[in-house]
Amino acid sequence: MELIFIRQPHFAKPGREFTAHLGICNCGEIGDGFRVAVFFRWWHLAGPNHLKVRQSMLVLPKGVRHMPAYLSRPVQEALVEAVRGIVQQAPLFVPAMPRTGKEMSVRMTNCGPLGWVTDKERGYRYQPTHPLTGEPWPPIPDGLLDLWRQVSGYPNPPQACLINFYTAEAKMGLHQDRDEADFSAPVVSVSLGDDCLFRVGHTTREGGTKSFKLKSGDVVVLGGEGRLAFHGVDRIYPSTSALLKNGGRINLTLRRVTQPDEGSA
Ligand SMILES: O=C(O)CCC(=O)C(=O)O
Repeated sequence: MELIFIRQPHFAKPGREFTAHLGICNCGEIGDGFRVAVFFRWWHLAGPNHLKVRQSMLVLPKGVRHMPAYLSRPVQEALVEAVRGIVQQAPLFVPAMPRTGKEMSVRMTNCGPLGWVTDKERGYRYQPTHPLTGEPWPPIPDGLLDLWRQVSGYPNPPQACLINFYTAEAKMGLHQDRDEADFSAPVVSVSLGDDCLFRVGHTTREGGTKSFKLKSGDVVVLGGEGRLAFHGVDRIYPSTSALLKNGGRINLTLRRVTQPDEGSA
């Protein structure tokens, strides 16, 4: 069980309102096998004999882990510096939907031996070179390889790190990450900069979705039964972080693309 934060508990005093937040993440399996992120909020509105307790619980689909504030501020700053270096070598490009050619609202680049790209003509795919410059992608920064070792539970390194940049208006529709050959490896996702509203569902479009905010430094892992969970970003909350000088949000997703015995590292 991992205790994430306890925020400012003010204990009950007769007639005075108080609030306490307690967040617990990764506290294991409950019910019929859901992992839970639990958030409690208590408040006292009337006198001492009228303590009202309210509790809300966010139950995430099995295999989906949300680790709030996993990365410290210095680590986040170092990652932003690393991303700046990557973007200088591998400029952001505009991804377009297969067939329709409709432009996505995020801007993308990659690092690692492979990068995820999409365009009207050839659709979703991984390739070893940048679609505009034709150059190989820059390497994945060591800090991200460390993170993968810490949270992925997968013995081989990631082969692709997709870098999405969101302006205040950008979003990402509900989708599955399924262009990889190896679903036994998780997708590890890092949020930097402004908060977003993240939505995650099940492995089909049925069964509903859960929404929660991702903040700078949060890590999400889609693994096991959650590896093919539908997910997306409904909105960005502008000016909620000072990490990026000009605002916006960066999302990094680490992916294993091929089976380890297919020849790559
Ligand atoms: O920005 C995010 O948090 C999610 C990104 C994502 O879903 C993807 O790159 O496939």
